[in-house]
Amino acid sequence: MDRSEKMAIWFAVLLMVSFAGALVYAFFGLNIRFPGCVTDRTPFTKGKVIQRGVGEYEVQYVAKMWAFEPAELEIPVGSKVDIYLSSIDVNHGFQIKFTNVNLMAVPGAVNYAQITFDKPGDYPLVCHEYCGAGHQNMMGMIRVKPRESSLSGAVPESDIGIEQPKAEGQPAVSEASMALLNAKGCTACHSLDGTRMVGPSLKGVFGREEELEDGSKVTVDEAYILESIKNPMAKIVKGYPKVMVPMPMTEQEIKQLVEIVKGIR
Ligand code: HEC
Ligand SMILES: [Cu+2]
Repeated sequence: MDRSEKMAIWFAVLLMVSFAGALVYAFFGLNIRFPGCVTDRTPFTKGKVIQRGVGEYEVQYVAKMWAFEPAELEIPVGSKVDIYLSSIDVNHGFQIKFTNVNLMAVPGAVNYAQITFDKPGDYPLVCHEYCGAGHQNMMGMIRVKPRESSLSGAVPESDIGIEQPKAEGQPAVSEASMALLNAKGCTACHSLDGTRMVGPSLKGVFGREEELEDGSKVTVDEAYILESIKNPMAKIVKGYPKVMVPMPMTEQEIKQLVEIVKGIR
């Protein structure tokens, strides 16, 4: 055999050994587990957080147009999280920034990954699979709190990401209201601070005079807000796309939303 041929063979062997070594290192050294498809779980339609023990969580994430449920998760640093993921409508992506968790949310199936959060910080969740008009706003957040704060609460509030001072002009909606708006996907298309997104901002919408697609004008009152939520196609605001669809909601939730929208000044 020619010398150069021998060298090429040895070089190839060396490469293969180093690739295999990298896999073994990733598994044992970096503790990286490969995402899997869990077939023994029944697909779920509601997001859920279950604390299994100290620093051990199971989170059932639901992806939907255009939000994740739970939209926000707060856990102490060091937590080991089992993530189960499903979708209730179309395929979505699910990536946790700054980590190697990257899954597909597939309707009718449940995917799984496990991750341990070793560093405190905010880890955004993003959907990286185009899923419709609100796709670019489909985000969530995992807040990993430093240990001190979970033990003593001694860390200034602004450090743990709760109740951060609101930027000026931000409306004062309570956390519960915000959670409902997030859970129902409203915030994927509506801002609360006057910014135009897919839909008109909900800031100061109550009492506003709105021009509709057909040129007529309406003053936004309770009945109009109720109709906008229950039957969004009935009246279309001029200059906006017909993309808002009714979300599955209880009468109670609809009532709450009307009150919340009324209060966004
Ligand atoms: C897919 C994006 C999308 C989602 C999600 C969405 N909306 Fe809308 N919404 C729109 C668009 C676009 C309009 C304007 C066109 C129209 O009237 O349908 C609108 C209009 C409205 C209006 C009338 C606003 C005005 O200026 O007259 C209200 C109120 C409203 N939405 C509330 C909500 C609430 C509450 C939710 C959550 C349950 C929600 N929307 C979810 C896109 C969306
Ligand atoms: Cu999506």
